[in-house]
Amino acid sequence: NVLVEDARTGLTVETLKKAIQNNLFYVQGKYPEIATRNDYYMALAYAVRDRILQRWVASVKQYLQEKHRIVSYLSAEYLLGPHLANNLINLGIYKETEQATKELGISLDWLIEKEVEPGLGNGGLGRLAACYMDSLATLEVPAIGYGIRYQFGIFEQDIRDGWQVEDTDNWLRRGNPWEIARRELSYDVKLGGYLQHYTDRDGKFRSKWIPELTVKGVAYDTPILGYKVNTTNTLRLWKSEAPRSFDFQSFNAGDYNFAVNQKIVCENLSKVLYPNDETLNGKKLRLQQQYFFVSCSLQDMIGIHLRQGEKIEDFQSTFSVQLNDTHPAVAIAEMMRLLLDEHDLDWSTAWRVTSRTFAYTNHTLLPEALEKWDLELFQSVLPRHLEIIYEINRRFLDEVTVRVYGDPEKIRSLSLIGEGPRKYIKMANLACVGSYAINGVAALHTELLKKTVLKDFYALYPEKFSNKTNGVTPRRWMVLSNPKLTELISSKIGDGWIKHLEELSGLEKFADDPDFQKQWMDVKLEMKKNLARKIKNRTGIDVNPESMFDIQVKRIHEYKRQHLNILHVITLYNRIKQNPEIDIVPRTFVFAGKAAPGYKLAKLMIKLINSVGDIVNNDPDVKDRLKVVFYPNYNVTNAQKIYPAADLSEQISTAGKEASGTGNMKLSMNGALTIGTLDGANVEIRECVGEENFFLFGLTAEEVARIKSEGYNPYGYYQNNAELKLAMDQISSGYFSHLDDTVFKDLVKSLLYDDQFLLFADYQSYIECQDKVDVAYRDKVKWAKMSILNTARMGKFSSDRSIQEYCEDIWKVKSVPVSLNG
Ligand code: 26W
Repeated sequence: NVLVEDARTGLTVETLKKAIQNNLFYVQGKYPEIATRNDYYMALAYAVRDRILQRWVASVKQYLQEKHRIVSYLSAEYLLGPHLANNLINLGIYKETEQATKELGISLDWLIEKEVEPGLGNGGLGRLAACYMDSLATLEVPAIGYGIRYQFGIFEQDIRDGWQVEDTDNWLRRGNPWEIARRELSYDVKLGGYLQHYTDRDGKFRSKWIPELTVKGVAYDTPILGYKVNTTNTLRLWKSEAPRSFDFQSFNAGDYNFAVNQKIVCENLSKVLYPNDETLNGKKLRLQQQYFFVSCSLQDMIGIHLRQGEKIEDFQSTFSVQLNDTHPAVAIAEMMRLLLDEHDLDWSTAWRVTSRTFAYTNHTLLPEALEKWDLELFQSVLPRHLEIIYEINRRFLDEVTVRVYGDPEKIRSLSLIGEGPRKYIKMANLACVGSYAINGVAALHTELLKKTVLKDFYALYPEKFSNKTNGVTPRRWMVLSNPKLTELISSKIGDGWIKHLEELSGLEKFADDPDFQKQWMDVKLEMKKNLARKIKNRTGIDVNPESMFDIQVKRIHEYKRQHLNILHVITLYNRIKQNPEIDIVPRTFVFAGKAAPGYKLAKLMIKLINSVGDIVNNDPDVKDRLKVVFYPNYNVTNAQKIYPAADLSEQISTAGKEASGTGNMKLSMNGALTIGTLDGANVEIRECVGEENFFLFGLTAEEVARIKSEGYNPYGYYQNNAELKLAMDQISSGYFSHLDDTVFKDLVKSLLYDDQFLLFADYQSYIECQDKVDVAYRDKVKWAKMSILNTARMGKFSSDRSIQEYCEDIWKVKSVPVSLNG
């Protein structure tokens, strides 16, 4: 049993103060007069961690007491964002800590801003994993997240002369108080080498894998505390190291250079996150990374299962393993290898266990994002797994040939191996064959999956498919990032909505209340002033907080169409130039997002945004009615400052391309109205908030497909639309680039003659819709009402709802409340 008010567990202002002072002395070795801001940050972080540890230990105990099925989430990315403030909120001690630090003469905000966020993900998929970990803990579901402890996360973006410049993200530089290194918890992972085939004593044909290299994975655990519950789950990230034994062997053989070199090779595996999203580059190191974390995780799970006294063939009764896209899909082959080669099961038993263990979430329909591995490359890293995949494929195709009446086209599409100039492994096919459940991340996306990319699998196994519309955690994306709005909402409907987001509907009855509208818009204005200050600091640009904040923040990608947004900016600018007295609503366009370092056109889109900004922001004719801001280094920390300030949320991807989107949800929850296409979760958001509270434009996914199949001619649209033509001519002639007509050549060419993402086909519809936004914004009362109704009707998009659905339909797990003195 735990003392209620000791310095490591107490939650009062007094004990918190004492804990911070204690840690300053005993952990940082400092006294107040010489302590730095980082010393205080660390002292507070350890004080918070102590309180979480108490709950963490209690959770582990609880889980081991009786048998519960545990959710295991396998993800190559976790985009967590800063921990400190989130943990204070979930512990329910934000106010107390604010008071405690104040009494020590320091500001809590100042410490919170000191934290360097762990950017261990690219974008949507990584952030979703983080929201899901929060919801699993909040719903008191036993869960463990597995991933990679990248030494360098997503690069830091700087803008120089309008161009993106990348810098390394050395997030561990000042240490990480939120993790515990479990040196004793480590596994060996084999890589490369060759197979030896032999027949064993029982006459069984066997493959022995003689690896070229063995690396060691060491567990680093981070506690994930739920909101106002004791449940604290584990995020277990693997760091790669050289096994000790290896050094010795080579060293004794006198090959010092070789030993040192091998050590570097081993450590490289968890060195850096690949910064591509939605395009694969087929690098060997990425496959090694994927296999490394998957193998460590499965060995760990099997260990946990067996230590509970269970039989290996009952593995699926202890764990349900979710594959976050195909990045960890090699787990299916690895599970088979572990069961066959290390645990001596026969094929059919091993396959029964495996195919009842895994479930697969698809996050993209873009063909260039579907993972394929060159067969020879795959073999050079995982020779035994290739053999296993061949056998899975042989048995699978044997079984399906009958069912598809030997249709060679179907068989080719279902096969795990692709043929061509070079053979390759199709990871999505492996995931589909080896999983008992397959899901998309929004209703439209799941329908498209069933009709296109996974069509043949849907025909074979319709019962495996379901939709699980994404969601986001209201704790981080409302309570933490928008405390003023949180307070206002709670003053009207209480604070139950934080855990039960549907309760936001209680706000509907205040949507017409003038006092409430005023308070609502006052909060918005205050958040806009905050962001304006940040923008000024970071970019030097003055923006008017009374102007409409029109915001597009997300990875930079052609399919997301930031350049369509910029075409609108140019169009408004030209209207002003042609008629300087024109009456338009002042707007501040905020863009933010990173481009994959190797993605030339995306980088050019950033340059274009900045070049247009330079002209528009400084033209006296504009009279400050338009401002274009590119806010550098978009990450979780910056997102938290941006969402609350948005009036308008740009969700303008080509219909059928954005699997779901989750930023769309965060913006709408914070009272932004959406201008968007019928794509991803936009469809469902519009259904919920009401079509009169959503600015819809553009082609539907079906229309896009039809136009493409009929032969799309962007040049025709360009010739026939005067405003579009003018904007394009200006870009190409160097109007925005000091008359340099070479800078944007590639971008202009790709639009005029190819325009894969149908910007030109959607241009007119977009502009007309933006004109409606302009009109709507002038009616302050109506806008306030629409804004309130957006928030009020977003209940569905809590990640708690998503996780509940996964628990009931896929994982079949229930909550296990944790008590502190059990
Ligand atoms: C092989 C390279 C690569 C890397 C990352 C391909 C694909 C990815 C991810 C699947 C990209 C991603 O983050 N997808 C996003 O997932 C979100 C969460 O489900 C969705 O909301 C977004 O629409 C989808 O783009």
